[in-house]
Parts: sequence; C-alpha cells; structure tokens
Amino acid sequence: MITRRTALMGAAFAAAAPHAAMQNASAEETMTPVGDAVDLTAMTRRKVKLVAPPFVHEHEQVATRDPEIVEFEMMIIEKEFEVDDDGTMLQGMTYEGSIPGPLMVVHEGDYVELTLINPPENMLQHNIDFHAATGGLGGGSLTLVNPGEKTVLRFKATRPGTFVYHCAPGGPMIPWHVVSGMSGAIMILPREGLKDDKGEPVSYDKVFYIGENDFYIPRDEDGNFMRFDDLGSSYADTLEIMNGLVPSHVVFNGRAGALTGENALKSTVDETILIVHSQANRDTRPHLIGGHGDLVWETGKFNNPPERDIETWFIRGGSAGAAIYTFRQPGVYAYVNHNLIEAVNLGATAHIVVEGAWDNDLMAQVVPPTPFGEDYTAIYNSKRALP
Ligand SMILES: [Cu+2]
Repeated sequence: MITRRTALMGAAFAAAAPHAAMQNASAEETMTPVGDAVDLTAMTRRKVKLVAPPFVHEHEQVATRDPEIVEFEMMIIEKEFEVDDDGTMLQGMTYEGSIPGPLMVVHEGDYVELTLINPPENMLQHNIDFHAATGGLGGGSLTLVNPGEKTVLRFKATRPGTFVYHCAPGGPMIPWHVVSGMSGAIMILPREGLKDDKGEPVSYDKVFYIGENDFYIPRDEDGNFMRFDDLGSSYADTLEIMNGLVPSHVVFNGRAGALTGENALKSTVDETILIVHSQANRDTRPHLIGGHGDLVWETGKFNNPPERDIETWFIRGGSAGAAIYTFRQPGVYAYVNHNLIEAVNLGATAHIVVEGAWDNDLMAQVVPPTPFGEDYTAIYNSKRALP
C-alpha cells in the first residue's frame, strides 16, 4: 500500500526543493502486505546476469528444467545521456545504466526474484512496476527505495508474453521517470516454447530488444536544447514540454543512431530473429522496410495465436510486442516506427545489416535506371492538364 504521504510526494516535488521532498518518504512508511508464508525452499535458484540491450542474456526457449527461482539484480543509475548527434543532453534515469533497461527472460511458472539497488549517489526515490506481475502495483508498492537502499521483490511469472516494466514512484514522478528512460521489458516464455498460428513449435536464432522512448527536452529562448546540471534542475522545464505531448526525440535504445551505421544490428539470410519492442509511454508502429513480421504477437501475449505476414504492427503505449522474421534477402533493412516523421526526423530508426545471397526470384531489377529515348511530351502534357 502507498501512504498518503507517498502519494503526495509527487506534488511536493513540484515545489521549490525537489530532491529533499523526494528523499523524505522512506520505504518504511509503505505498508508491506503479509500473507501466509510460502515455502519455496525446495526450488532451485538460478542467478542470471543481465545483458545490455539490444541483446539479451542466454536462455532456453523450451524449458528443460522444472520451474525455478530466477534471481536478477538491477542497479538504478541516474546519469546524463547524449541523445542525438548534435550533442543534445538528457538528464536520464535508468535501470542498469542503459535505456531501455535490460530484457529479462524466464519461463511461465518460474519466480522472478529481483534485487533492486538505489545507490546513495542517486538523487531520487525509485521503484519498479512489472506489468507481468500480479498485485501491489506490479511490485511498485513493495520496491520504493531511497538513495542508499536496496530491496528484493519476488513475483510468480503466471502469464506468458512480453511485458513492460517501469519506474512508478507516485504522482507526476511516474511519467517523468518513464520518459527519462526508466523502463524495460521482461519476456516470459511458455515452458514448451513459442507456437505459430497453427500451434506448431517455432524457435528463433537471436533476439533483438528494441526499447523505444519519447524524450521531452526543453529549448531555451534561442531555440537551442537546454542542458541541466542535474535531474532536480531539469524537472520544471521538462514537465512543461511533457505536458505539451510533443516529444523532442523519439528514439530506439536511448539515442538517435543507437542502432544505425556502426551500431547496426547484424543478421544473415535464413536467420530467424525475434524482435521484442517495448514502449512504456506512447503508441508506436514498428515496420521492417523490405521485410515483414512472419509471426507477430502484437500485444506480446503468447497465449494468443500470432498474426501472420504483417506489414506494420502496433505497440500500445505501456506494452511490449514480439515479432518473428526470417530474412530471405541480404541488404540493409531499416526497422522503423512507421510514423515516418518520428522515424526520420526524430530518431526512431534502427538498421539490420543482412549478409547472404540475393534471390532474383523474390526481386530483380529488370531495367536499371536509364535515360529514356522516346518522346513522352504529349502523354506527359495530357496527364498534367487540369481536369
Ligand atoms: Cu524512478
């Protein structure tokens, strides 16, 4: 449960002394629900070290073990990020120092046991709300940690799918922490692995984890992006831009260009990729230019059969979706948010460089661009004439 004081904390933060207000409410003031003890001593425990996006820690697709307690550790890091090639800086908040936070993978029936650490160097109170978890604000009410505190949350992974997790410390802190980078995703696989639309098993060779963010960086009177000394001093101006609902940046994995050029993702013809795409705050519409979603769990929930042959899929703000695609042609594929203004002008583009042999049956250039010799003038003028 969240006390009145905790709930009001966000409002208090809007006042003049932001960080003092943020650090006043201690985790002790939240009421911890206590039920009958659960004996999990017979269960196997396994520690998993998280890997920074766009990659993911090693995992089985089909579970060969009985359900177990999977232990993760995440440290909350407040730090400044460069979000584009122009040197625009964001006062960011992160799980594990990356935007998005790392992708966690377990199987249905496993227990997730997370140690969440808020180092004393941080300025603010944080927590974690797992959309995959049941009760207690997704764990948010049991994980509120001040700088210098840590906590351990356990929840049972009962629903298979890809789900967002994000910080939700109360009031206006919630959207601010989320649009400052504090979100990530967890994938709960069915124990028997993924199934296609007909219920047949499918597997993937690799996972790419794309976390999309909308950033709201204020501009000064000259129109230049502002840079702030710390989180506290960035809050008021950032809130004003946030409330206008027009992001300054829409990016994959923390910055424009995080997954393009030298940072492009790599694959090969015949390789099957699972793309997990999360957006904790705002709707988006992934599209693989020159390819498709062979199988798409648009809502990310594996108990529902996937859709086939999708051109563009929709990720609702506050959710994570999953798509499987096997590359058939080599080349550089752009994976974009198909609001093309957001993709091209605001940053939401990734590249996947695919090696392999070109298949002329699927596509061929029959005539390369050539100057035309014939006189099309009469035809052109007739088509151009006003109706
Ligand atoms: Cu936070």
